[in-house]
Amino acid sequence: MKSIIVGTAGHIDHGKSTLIEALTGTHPDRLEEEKRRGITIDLGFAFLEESGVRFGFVDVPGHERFVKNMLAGTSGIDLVLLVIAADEAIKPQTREHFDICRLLGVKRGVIALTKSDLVDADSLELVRLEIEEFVKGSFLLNAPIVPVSATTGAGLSQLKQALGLAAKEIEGRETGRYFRLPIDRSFAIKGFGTVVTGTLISGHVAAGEEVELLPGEQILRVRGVETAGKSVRGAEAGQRTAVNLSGVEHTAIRRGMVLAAPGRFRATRRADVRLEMLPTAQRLKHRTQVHFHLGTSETIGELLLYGKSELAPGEQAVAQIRLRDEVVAAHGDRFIVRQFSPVITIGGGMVLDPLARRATRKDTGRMAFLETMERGERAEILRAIADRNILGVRAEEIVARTGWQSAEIASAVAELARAKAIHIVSNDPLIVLSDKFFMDICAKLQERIEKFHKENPLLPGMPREELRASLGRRVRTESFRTALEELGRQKKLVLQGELIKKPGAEITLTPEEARAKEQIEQAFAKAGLAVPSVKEVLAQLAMESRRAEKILQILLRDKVLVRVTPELVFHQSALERLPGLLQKYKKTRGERIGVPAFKELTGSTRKYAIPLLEYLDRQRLTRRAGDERVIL
Ligand SMILES: Nc1nc2c(ncn2[C@@H]2O[C@H](COP(=O)(O)OP(=O)(O)O)[C@@H](O)[C@H]2O)c(=O)[nH]1
Ligand SMILES: [Mg+2]
Repeated sequence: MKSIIVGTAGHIDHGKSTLIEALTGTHPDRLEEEKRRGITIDLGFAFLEESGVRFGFVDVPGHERFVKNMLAGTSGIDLVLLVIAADEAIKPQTREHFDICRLLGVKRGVIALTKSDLVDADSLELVRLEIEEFVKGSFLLNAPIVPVSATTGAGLSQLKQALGLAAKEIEGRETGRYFRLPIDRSFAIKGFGTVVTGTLISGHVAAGEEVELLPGEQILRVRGVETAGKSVRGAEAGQRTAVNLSGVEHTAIRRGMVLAAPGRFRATRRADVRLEMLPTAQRLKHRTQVHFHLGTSETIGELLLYGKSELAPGEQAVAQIRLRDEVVAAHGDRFIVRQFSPVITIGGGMVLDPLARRATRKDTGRMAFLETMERGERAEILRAIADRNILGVRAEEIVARTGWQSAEIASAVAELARAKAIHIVSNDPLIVLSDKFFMDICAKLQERIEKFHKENPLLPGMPREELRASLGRRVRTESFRTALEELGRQKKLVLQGELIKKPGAEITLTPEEARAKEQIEQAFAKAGLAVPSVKEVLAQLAMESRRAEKILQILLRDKVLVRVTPELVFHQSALERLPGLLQKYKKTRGERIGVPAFKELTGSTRKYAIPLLEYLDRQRLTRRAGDERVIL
C-alpha cells in the first residue's frame, strides 16, 4: 500500500485542525495549551486509510508566530492540503505557507475551501476565482478546489476522493535509499524509554537495526517502530514514524536532529546552495544574517553571495550558507530562509554541496563544479568531485556529497575508470583519484628517479621508502603504490624489490673507479680468511673515501664481498671454502667442534674465528652448543 504524507497549510482559524478531525476522527491538537486556547501551536498528527492509500496527516499551526513549527512539519510532506476559509479567502499566512510549499518543492496539492456553510453560492464562486488567480503558474495550477464544511459534513467525501486521486499521481518514494528520519519530537514513555517521531523521508527502518543520531554521530539501537499508532516490524519512506531507541535519554535529543543509516550522512555548518528570493522579499545583501530551516532543524546563518553584492527580489543565485549550528544536509535537500527581524519568509532553495569548502576568491572552479552538481549526470558529478580532491575521494565522501547507493557509485566509477578520467587507487575501501592528479604523481616519480640516478651514479636505484617520502603528505600511499605499479607496467620504471630505477640504468664506472674496484676485490681475495680492515683497504686507494665506500657497496651488493660483522668483510671465495672444510671435519672427527679446533681447521686467529663461527651459526651451517658448535 502506498504511504503519503499530507501537510495542512493556511491561515489561522481557517479550519485546518477541524478539517483533519472531520477526515480522520482525530483532533490533531494535543498540547494542553492548544486545547485551552483553541489554537494550534505545534505539529499535530492523524491517520487515514482511504482509496488504498495510507495517509499520514501533519497539521501545522497557522499563526504567524509559529511558522517555524509549520516549517518543521512541512519539510517532509508529499502533498499539501491548502485550507482557505470561504468567508475570509486569502490571508497573509495563506500566502506565506503557499510560498513555503513552493520553495520546499512540494509538487502536488488539494485546496479545501472550508466553512462553505458560512457563505452563499455566489460568494463561494468568487473566492474560487480568487484562488484560481492566486495559484496561477504554480504547482497548484490544476489542483482541485473542493468546498467543504466540517460542521455539516458537506464535501468531505469529495475531498477524500480528491486526496486519493492526487496520491495516485505522486511518485512513490524510493525506499531503497539510505534511511533518514528528521526528528520532530522526542519524549519518554514509561516502560519503553526514549521515543522519537518524524516523517520518514527516505529508506526504511526496522526494530533491531543500528541507526546514527546526528549531529553527534552516536550509534543507537532501534527497540521498536510504530506507524499510525500501531507497532510494526518496520517503517518506510512516506510514513509518519515513531522509533523507540535504547541507549539514549530523550532529553539528549532535540527537534532538528536526524536519525540516519550509520555513516551515510554528515552534519555540516557550511553548504553551497541554489538560493531563490521571493518577489515580496527585500534586496538581500552579501553576508546577510537569516534564519535557516532545513528538515526539522532551525538555526541562524549568514548568506554569502558569489561574485555579487546583492540579490534582487525574485532573483536566483548560487550562494554559500554558513551556519551557527550543525545541520544534517544532503545534496538536493530543500531549505527555507527567513528574515532575521522582523521574521518573515524571504526565500529558499536547494542544497548543491553539503560539504562546501570555505568561500575564497582563489577558488575559481567552484561555479562550474556547482553547476555540475546541480545538473550533471552521475559520472560527470563524480568526475567534478574527483577533480577538486588532490588526495582522492573515498566512497563515504561520495555518499555524503551525493546520497548515491553503492551500485550507483560503482557504475559511475567503472565508466570513468574505463575512460581513464579517474584511477581506482584502492578497492577496499574504495578510493578514486582524478587522472590529472594521478599523472602529476607519475611525472613526479619519474622526475625523482631521474634525479636520483644523476646524483647517485654508483647506486643501483632509489629505495622505495625514500621515493615515497619525497612525495610528501599530499599523496596517499595507495596513490603512490598504484602510480608506481602503472609506471612499472608501462616499463617507464623498473621495480626491483625495494629498489626503483630507470630502465637500462647501469652503474657505469670510470676507468679510475673500475681500477679501484679491482684493487679492493684483490685485497680481500688475497687475504683469504685473515682479512685486513675495510679502512686499511680503502685508504690505499687514490680516491676520496665517499666514492671508495660506494665502490665497496657495489661489491657487497653483487655478493663478491660479504660483510660478516660491521668491521669485517671477506671475499666470497674465502667463505665458500668453509662448508666443505666443516663437512670433512664432521666425517673424520665428529659433529662437534670447539674454537681451537676451528682455528686450526681454518688457519685463522681468534680475532676471526669467533665472528666467523657466529656467521656460520647465522647461516645455519653450525649451531652453538655451550663452548662448542654442532656441525649441521
Ligand atoms: N461554521 C464552520 N466553522 C468551522 C468550520 N471549520 C472550522 N470551523 C471553526 O473555525 C474555528 C477555527 O478552526 P480550527 O480548525 O482551529 O482552525 P485552524 O487554526 O486553521 O486549525 C473553530 O472555532 C472551528 O469550530 C466549518 O466548516 N464551518
Ligand atoms: Mg489548527
